[in-house]
Amino acid sequence: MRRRLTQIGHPFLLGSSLLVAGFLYVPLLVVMLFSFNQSRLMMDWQGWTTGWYEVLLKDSRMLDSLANSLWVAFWTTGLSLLMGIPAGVQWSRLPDRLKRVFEVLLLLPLVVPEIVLGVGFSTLFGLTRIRLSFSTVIFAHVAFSLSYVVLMVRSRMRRMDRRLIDAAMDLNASESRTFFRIVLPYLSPAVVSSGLMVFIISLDDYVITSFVAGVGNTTLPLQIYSMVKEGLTPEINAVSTALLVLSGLFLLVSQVLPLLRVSMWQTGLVLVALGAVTTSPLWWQRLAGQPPAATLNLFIWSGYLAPNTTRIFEQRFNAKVRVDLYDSNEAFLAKLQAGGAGYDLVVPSDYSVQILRRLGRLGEIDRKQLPHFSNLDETFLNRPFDPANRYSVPYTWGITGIGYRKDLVHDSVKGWGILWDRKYQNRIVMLDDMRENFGAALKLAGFSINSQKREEIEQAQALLEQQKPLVRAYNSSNFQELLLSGDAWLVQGWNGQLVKAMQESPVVGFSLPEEGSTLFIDSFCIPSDAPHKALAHAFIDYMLEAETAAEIVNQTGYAVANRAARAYIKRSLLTNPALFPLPADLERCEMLEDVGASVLIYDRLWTEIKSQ
Ligand code: SPD
Repeated sequence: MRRRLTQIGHPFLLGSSLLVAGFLYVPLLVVMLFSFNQSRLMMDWQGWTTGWYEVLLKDSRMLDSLANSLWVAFWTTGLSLLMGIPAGVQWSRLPDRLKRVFEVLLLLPLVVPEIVLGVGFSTLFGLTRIRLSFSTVIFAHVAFSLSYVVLMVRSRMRRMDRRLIDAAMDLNASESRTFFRIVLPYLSPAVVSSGLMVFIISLDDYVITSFVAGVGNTTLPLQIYSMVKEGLTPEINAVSTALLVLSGLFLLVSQVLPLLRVSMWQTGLVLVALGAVTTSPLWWQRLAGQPPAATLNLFIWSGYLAPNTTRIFEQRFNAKVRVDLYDSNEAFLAKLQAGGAGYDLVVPSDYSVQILRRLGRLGEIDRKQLPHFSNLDETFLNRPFDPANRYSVPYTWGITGIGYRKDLVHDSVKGWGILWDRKYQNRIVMLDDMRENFGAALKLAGFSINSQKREEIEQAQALLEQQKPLVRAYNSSNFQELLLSGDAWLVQGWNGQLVKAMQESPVVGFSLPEEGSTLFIDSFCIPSDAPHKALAHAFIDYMLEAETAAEIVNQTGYAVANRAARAYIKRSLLTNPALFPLPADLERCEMLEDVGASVLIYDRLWTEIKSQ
């Protein structure tokens, strides 16, 4: 017998349900499956292991960030319920017209893009000079979670039989007694569901948290994203699976608990037990640990430290180094411009130093605390972005060029034009960096990378728009891996990471485009409001020691601005022209500069390109 379209089991219904399930669950299943993959490489299945979960359990950065997430989610849930329940009750009693207005106002935080809320909070805290901390994270989380509580409480309250309240009052119960003995127990399903919902949302939030978290407030999603910048490993899949299971568990409880006919107090007990079970091991671990004498909060480009750099410093100075990573100057400036981020030491590129100086965000460097300053190569001192190096100490330097697969690209890679060649459609990767993309297009058109002329910038934008259909990805973090895996054949990239790829495989080549490119100098700077300035100076001086600096080059592939380090750098690196270009090649390069108000043109045109 043929089934009707509305009947369960109809092939069309079955097919579309499977499709929906596929969309929803395949990515999650892939994450779970690959968390058991033996291989370090994400896309290369080499058999089963639970080893990545063992790595995860020993990873103190992960455990710390999990504890931070649970702490934030715990307080966010408590405060949201405390404020949201009375508001929801009150709101259900408003006249209809007012209710509509409130409905729109309450739905607004749910529909406004998170990035807008993030920028809003960051501006607010910047203006009021509130230092970013756990409190600012919790404040922001409560602000976007409250709507859930109010909406759920209100809709439950609307279905309440008012006669129950009247009866209680008739029996002489006071208002508060009626609320706690009649209203609140009736509302408990909504309270539980909304509370758990808020807990999960707070636990999972990345965008807003990234704007309002100060140092040491790294939550699990921030930590995962920070690790992704250093390259994807199955440990990221393992932690994502753990987060998935945790969120799923809370969601399940939020749905099942209201169906069971349990009292509000039993419900409360279950919730507190759940909270205690999930948080207690981490709190005990924290309480038991000896806090080190001082903590250096370092904000640095991903891939700019050798594996042992911070550990050696920590042992020598009895300090802890807390590292946060970024992979674009724009992301860096978004965090630093408003002030109050709480970092002791940051590593901006040339033009970002200029911008932070202009905004008065940098403190003066005290040379007396840097006995190893003389190790620096004068070539990198007294540059226009900081003429007397009053605010910056050069750390690394390099050039932007084109990395390519010698075995797959048979044209000669001479200039930027090859990144516009249709033949390589979907095999091109560009940096996810506004100034670098415009830099390449401006050079291709024969202009300066620092152009402030609207027509020239617009011409560059036209070129980037024309190129976009050929671009497989915009990536500033692990573009060299895409080249190694063969996903990309041509990448715009910074030389250090490409030099590393060249060491790993002979099929990787590097070219400095003939039209010219960017020369960058990334420097240590101490924010004017840094809490631990002496420790920041100590770290800079340690990084200026010849052996420490050389280890950075040998391990990261990036060159340091340190003459004394040359004696300890591997010969194969010293003689690699991709890392130490010839003077004639360097002459073709320009340094990026602060373009002042013209940055608004760049910003607008870049947003147009990325959003198309
Ligand atoms: N992964 C670290 C890359 C740092 C490169 N320096 C940035 C230069 C931006 N113009």
